[in-house]
Amino acid sequence: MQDVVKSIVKHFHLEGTLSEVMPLAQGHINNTYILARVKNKRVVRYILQRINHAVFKNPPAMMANILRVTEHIHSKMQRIDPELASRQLRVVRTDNGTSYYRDPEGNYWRVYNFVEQAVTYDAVESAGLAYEAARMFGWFQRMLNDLPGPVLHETIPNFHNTRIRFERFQEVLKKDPVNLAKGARPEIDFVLGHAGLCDVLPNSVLKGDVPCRIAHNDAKINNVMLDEQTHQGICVIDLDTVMPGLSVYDFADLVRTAATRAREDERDVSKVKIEMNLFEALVRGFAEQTHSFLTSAERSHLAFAGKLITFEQCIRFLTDHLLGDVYYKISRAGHNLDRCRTQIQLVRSIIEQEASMNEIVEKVFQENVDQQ
Ligand code: GN1
Ligand code: MG
Repeated sequence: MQDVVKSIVKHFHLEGTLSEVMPLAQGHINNTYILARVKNKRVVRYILQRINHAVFKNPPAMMANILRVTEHIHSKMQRIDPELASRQLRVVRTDNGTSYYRDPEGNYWRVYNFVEQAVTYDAVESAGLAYEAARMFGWFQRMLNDLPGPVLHETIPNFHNTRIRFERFQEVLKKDPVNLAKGARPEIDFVLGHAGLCDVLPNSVLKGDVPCRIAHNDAKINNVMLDEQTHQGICVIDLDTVMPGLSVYDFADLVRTAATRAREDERDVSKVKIEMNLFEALVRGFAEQTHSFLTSAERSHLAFAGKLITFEQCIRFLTDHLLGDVYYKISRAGHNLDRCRTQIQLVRSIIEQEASMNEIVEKVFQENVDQQ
């Protein structure tokens, strides 16, 4: 791999000389490496990624989105907080000035600066962390609220179209290509029994109640970088799915990944539940940044969206399990089925507590309005 990486990185405009390449086992989709380079005895680090173009079919369009978004945030932050601006994620260009390099085999590669002295968490350890993660995704929405220019490219069409995800699941179930349906009956029945969730938000969008904005679309807890000392948010990463979308879906992915202490693949489902103190912390963080522009229809769908996106993820993991694990990276047999089970447990937990979740949302947003 070292040689491949060396032949790739020479096309990018990087400081110093390459001293080390470390694979980073994070994310279910792309391949990521940390590059360490030395310049005047100082180490400068970068992130190198090979874009999975089976998933992202149009890497140039995706990189055009990412470039616009990161440069907009950077220039806005330079006016607001230059220190934080210098710690934002930015695309490092190739020597030709492009935002990616295409190798002779047709693979697409990109380089980012490495955000130093920062940490990410795969699971929430405290309400403070939940608050900060939600504040950062709210901040991201606020930063992009005035992005000039044409609408962003749709990097994966119908990414959060739950109805289409459900229909695809039904097709796969019918074919049952690797004969795994019989071992996943309760999970299949759960999905079939909750299909009614799919159309609620799309209908509100059609009616014009819920606007389409710019969304991150993969707003998981581990996509927020925090300062390792202060634990204050620095930036949001993994911008591949930034595209037109619903604000509430970003909040929703936080509910899915940060309103519970359980990991996405926790095998002991008794540990998987929505904790109201974590949920309230999420609402506080998100509301702090977004209360001035979220519509009342968006606010009233925040908890619902949590249920929907968790359900959608459950469909996606189950579909991939039935296909024989072709999409998500797995590290054990049945990994996607385990992931699906945690999602089911979370949907159940949201259903049980949805009324109180809605009350919390109303209370917290009202407090923000009162403080104005
Ligand atoms: C994938 O690769 P990663 O972990 O950032 C997926 C998300 C899912 C997530 C589930 C492009 O994200 O949509 O929510 O796994 N990304 C894509 O953990 O499909
Ligand atoms: Mg992602």
